[in-house]
Amino acid sequence: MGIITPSSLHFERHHSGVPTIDPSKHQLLVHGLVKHPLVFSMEDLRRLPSVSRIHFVECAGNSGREHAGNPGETAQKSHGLASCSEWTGVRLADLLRAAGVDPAAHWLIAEGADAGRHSRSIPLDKAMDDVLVAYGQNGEALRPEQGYPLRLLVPGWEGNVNVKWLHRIQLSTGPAMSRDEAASYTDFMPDGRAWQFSFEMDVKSVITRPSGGMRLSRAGLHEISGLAWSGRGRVSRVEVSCDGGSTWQHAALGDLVLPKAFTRFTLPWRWDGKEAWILSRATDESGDTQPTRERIVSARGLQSGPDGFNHYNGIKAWHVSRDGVVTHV
Ligand SMILES: Nc1nc2c(c(=O)[nH]1)N[C@H]1C(S)=C(S)[C@@H](COP(=O)(O)O)O[C@H]1N2
Ligand SMILES: [Mo]
Repeated sequence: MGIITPSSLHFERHHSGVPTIDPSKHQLLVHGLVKHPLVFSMEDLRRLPSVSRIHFVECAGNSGREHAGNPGETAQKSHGLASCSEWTGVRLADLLRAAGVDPAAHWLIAEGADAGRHSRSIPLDKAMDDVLVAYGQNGEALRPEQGYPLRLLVPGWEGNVNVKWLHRIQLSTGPAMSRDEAASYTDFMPDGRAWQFSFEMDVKSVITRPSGGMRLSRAGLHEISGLAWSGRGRVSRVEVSCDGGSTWQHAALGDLVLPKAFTRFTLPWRWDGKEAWILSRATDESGDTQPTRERIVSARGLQSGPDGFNHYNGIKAWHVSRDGVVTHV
């Protein structure tokens, strides 16, 4: 319900387990192409000016099963690798300014303190724009699974660059070509080449009620409700179809329409007890609209990368049978 994912239900993705970190010993090192390398303790960070922002985190592989033609039976299984929280922390730009950015620096490498030393390269422009070094989530400390005591929050960009258990930031002239941006998290094209550094998450939506696994108890009024989001800014419009895409209606957007955050949409629907196909199609303020699966497959093919299909944002449909049972299609 609403747009905030309870912290206990925030999805988790970790490549080498959840480390146990003593916050009193945890440090963040900022070094490389800076004038003064700095080390921050958690206490140092908490003394600095803080900001709280509502943003989604979405794994690049979220809804990839739809691309593969093997959709998950429920909204959780098809679109569950996305969550939205209120994050609290300091602006990365403040830490970088304190260290003094060398004009030769154009990228940074962020590294986690987990066993695999998860690391991703991020262009300096983004780092100076809206990236947070977060220690809070929904009014409490980050959960261990979300990176306690410290994570990078990179608004609108694929989950993988939101480095958890953050302990090191190194400024550099170019990207590091780490394992997670070279061997993985690239998007395969039909000609065998791959997109690299496809950071932004495109506009997407999913109807959460009614959705797969639910059953409409009777004909009559049912509010259709769902979530829409975009890594490129605000959601500007969501259309809903109850007839398999022949006709579309504008859904109402919730009171809070924030950039790079979940937006709730709703539409009252009178179910006549007949078979129905319900779909949602979101558009963001950059003008992008969700494509059909057919369009994505014709542009990108059906060749998955080493970690499945990434950056799929096709229109999602649910089927309602005469007895009210909702299933994936
Ligand atoms: N240190 C570290 N950071 C990480 C990962 C990891 O394995 N180690 N996984 C990444 C991936 S693939 C995703 S999708 C997001 C998920 O964030 P969450 O678990 O808080 O939802 O964290 C990213 N940050
Ligand atoms: Mo991910």
